[in-house]
Amino acid sequence: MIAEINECLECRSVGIWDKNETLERIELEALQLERLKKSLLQATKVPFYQQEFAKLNIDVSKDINSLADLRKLPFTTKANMRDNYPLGLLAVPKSELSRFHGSSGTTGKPTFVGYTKNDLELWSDLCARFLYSGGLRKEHVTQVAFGYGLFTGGFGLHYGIEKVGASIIPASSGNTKRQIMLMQDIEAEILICTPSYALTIIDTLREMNIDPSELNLKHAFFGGEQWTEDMRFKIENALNIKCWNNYGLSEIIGPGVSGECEYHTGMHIQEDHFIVECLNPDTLEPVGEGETGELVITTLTKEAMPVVRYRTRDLCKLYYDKCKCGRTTARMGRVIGRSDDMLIIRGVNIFPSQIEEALLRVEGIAPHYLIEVSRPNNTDLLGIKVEMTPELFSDQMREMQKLKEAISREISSIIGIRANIELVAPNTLERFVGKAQRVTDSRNLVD
Ligand code: DLL
Repeated sequence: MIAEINECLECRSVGIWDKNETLERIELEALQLERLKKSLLQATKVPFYQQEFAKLNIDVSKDINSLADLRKLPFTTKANMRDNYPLGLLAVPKSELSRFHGSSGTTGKPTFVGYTKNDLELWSDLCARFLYSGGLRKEHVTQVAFGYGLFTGGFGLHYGIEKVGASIIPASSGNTKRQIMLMQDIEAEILICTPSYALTIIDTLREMNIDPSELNLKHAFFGGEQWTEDMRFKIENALNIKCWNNYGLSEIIGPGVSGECEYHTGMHIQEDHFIVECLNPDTLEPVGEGETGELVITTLTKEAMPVVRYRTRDLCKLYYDKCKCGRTTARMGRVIGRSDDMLIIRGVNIFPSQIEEALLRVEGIAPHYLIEVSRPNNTDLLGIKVEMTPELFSDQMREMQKLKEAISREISSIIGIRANIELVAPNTLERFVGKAQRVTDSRNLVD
């Protein structure tokens, strides 16, 4: 099942990697249906899917005749992946695999995923698509500061860059001073990492007394975690670069599910390889275009691990109107939260990204914070430690009080409840080399 790749010189000249990114919806849907049928046959090689289809009395070779029939199919969840640990969801013999990756496994064991040679070929092409659409070209020097390992970020982006033909400094994550030395000496133009690692790099530049304008950086591709528009603005200003967002998850393929084009109108989803649904996470009914729902993804062309209706838990909005870039694919807005990281504080639903949005609007605040939720005396308490910028750090009580009030006002205007703000000195909160952890919840809530 090799999904053909449509190099098209005409498309390339207008910044589009693959002709399939520009298919009319009717053509795209025909292709999706044809690929879905093949992919479901591939899925029936997995005992888990055989059982799930049998439970619902579905014969995928007969019962799936339109894209609407997708809704007859069962969901796949992270729990199903864990129950089939380590490699129970493979549709090919292990001997057919070329690579293993896995999710970070912050809670328990990681989830392993396997790739055949064709899957790897496809994956690099999907990464090439979003890199090319954000302006990566053959002549660029890129620095990959994602970890090279089980995490899909490092190797995924690496081969995507190679596909475009650009050169790579495979710096991997961490050792920030060395990263900066590499950027200076090899004159990297493109940085690839998590947005929170970019913040760490900005701080380290300051610590080393290096003016970012001495670097040759021009663009950055960020992904792997949530971030806000205000964070984009901060990073773009601090490094004087343009930043692009890209999204993916290891269970589906890794990075390469979607990425932004030059117009920043959301992340174009590679719909010829993935069918996306946006569902109300409680009712599992589709939400309307532009309404927030949980992203559910079905792979269309994966050989080793086809996935049917994977509940990502990521909450976002989908848009189907045409983008000025010429791509016709649906776009997803920023992930605003995960249904499993929503905080319910005194009955109010809050996403950490809303807090970030509020904080970054206040002058004098560094983009480093820690959200601490606790429940003393049976009342939920939202505490936020916020780092000040060295410029505004002051021992004047009055100044600090004014700043705290400004933050508090901004927070309550966005989330509707008050938070206890603690201002902390510059460089006192933890810095991250990969995905940031900015929430602690000591309430020990059980579902
Ligand atoms: O983080 C894959 C990736 C690597 C994507 C590098 C982009 C760049 P996982 O470790 O399996 O895979 O984590 C997947 O990370 O379900 C989202 O919650 C979150 N995530 C990934 N990209 C974004 C993004 C990789 N651009 C989980 N915005 C996903 C918000 C993101 N969240």
